[in-house]
Amino acid sequence: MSLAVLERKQCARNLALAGNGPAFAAPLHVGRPNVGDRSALHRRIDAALDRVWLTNNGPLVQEFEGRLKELTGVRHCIPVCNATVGLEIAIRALDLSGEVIVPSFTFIATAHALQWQRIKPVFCDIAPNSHHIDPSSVEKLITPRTTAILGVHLWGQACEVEALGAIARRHRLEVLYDAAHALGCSYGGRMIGTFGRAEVFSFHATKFVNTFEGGAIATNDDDLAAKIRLMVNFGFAGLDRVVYIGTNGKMSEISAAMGLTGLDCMEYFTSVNYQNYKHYRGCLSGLPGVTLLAPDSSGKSNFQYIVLEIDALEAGIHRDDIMAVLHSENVLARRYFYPGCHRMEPYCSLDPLASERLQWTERLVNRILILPTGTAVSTSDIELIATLIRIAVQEPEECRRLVRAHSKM
Ligand code: T4K
Repeated sequence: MSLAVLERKQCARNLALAGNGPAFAAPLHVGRPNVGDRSALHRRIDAALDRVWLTNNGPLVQEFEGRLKELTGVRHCIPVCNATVGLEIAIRALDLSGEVIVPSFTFIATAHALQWQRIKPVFCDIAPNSHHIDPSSVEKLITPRTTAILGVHLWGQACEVEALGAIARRHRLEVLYDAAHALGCSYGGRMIGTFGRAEVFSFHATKFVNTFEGGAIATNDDDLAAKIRLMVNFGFAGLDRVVYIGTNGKMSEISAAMGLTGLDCMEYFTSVNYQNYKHYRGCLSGLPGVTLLAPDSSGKSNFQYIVLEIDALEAGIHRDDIMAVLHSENVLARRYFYPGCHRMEPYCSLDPLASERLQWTERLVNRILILPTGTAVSTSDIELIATLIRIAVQEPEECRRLVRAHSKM
């Protein structure tokens, strides 16, 4: 992005919606993959091809598990083909059934991993400031059919593991975590991966360390890990011996090659994310009704998401109108996790009244906006994105008019 573009975009009449060129020539995505050192990746892939060993717990997958264990301090961190399947396997390995309490404010995969196995996700509310599962909303939802709490560490920040652990102990429930966003994060000095009976990381292409598609199931429980390893590989305990129902949850060597390359650069990716976060914070400061979610002091964050909350009353403009302005400028901001799992099928049909107990979730899904970050975003990109948001807040009526006019075209 050149300075000229920034100078050209100073008020609503300069916007793409008013008939001008977009701020960005190519789309700027949320979740643009971090690639890392390509030559290291190529070397690893070449070595796998030379070995002619492409999957089935090959040397790169084993090395990847070793590196994940080192990073998190957990006893087992079993690589899998993606986090959704990882959650399904962890849920099944824990013999969960009946009902599991889970926040509605999460990616749909968290709920689907339960429902896929005919376990009812019972949606609980979040705490408005952290966006995390609210422990006080969990206890009210426990019934004789409840078997577990499935917490989610959102946005690269740990949820309240101590409070959730205490509730689980009190009611003799299992507790596990969707840690899709939380590689490299910690809580109270302890790394994510070591909490609950199991935690599941995602290495989808859009995560700050990726394996194209992939995930890992972390646990300190040796017996559970042994069961999970069987389940990941169809239940095979030997060449012709199947001892358990299983699936194909394996990670391939090429995925592990990418994961190892990402781990090599993880500190760099985190520092870029942190710099981007600080730059956004500076550029957006003082804008009424626009709040950038700040990590709390409970532990380390990987800063992999830039999370804005827009208060339409204070900002004078709704989140969706700001998003429309950004999209027309090729900034593909996202409203994760709109409209909330409880408003998507099959959950809205199964539990049509869920929204009544999800006050904070309902509020947040209409206010949240995720902005691009990662190595694909430069400081001048951030300045331009912030300028576009500033225009929307400073000229709300004109921006709304442009958005409406454009949507009629
Ligand atoms: N739990 C939580 C809390 C999660 O957030 C997720 C996944 C899971 C569980 C399940 O993990 P996995 O089973 O996926 O391992 C994306 C990701 O697909 C999804 O992994 C992620 N969370 C979610 C928050 O975001 P979408 O629907 O936004 O769209 P997607 O995948 O098309 O990616 C977003 C943008 O990124 C695209 O518009 C373009 C850009 N992109 C994407 C890919 C794949 C690229 O530039 N290059 C790429 O290769 O879900």
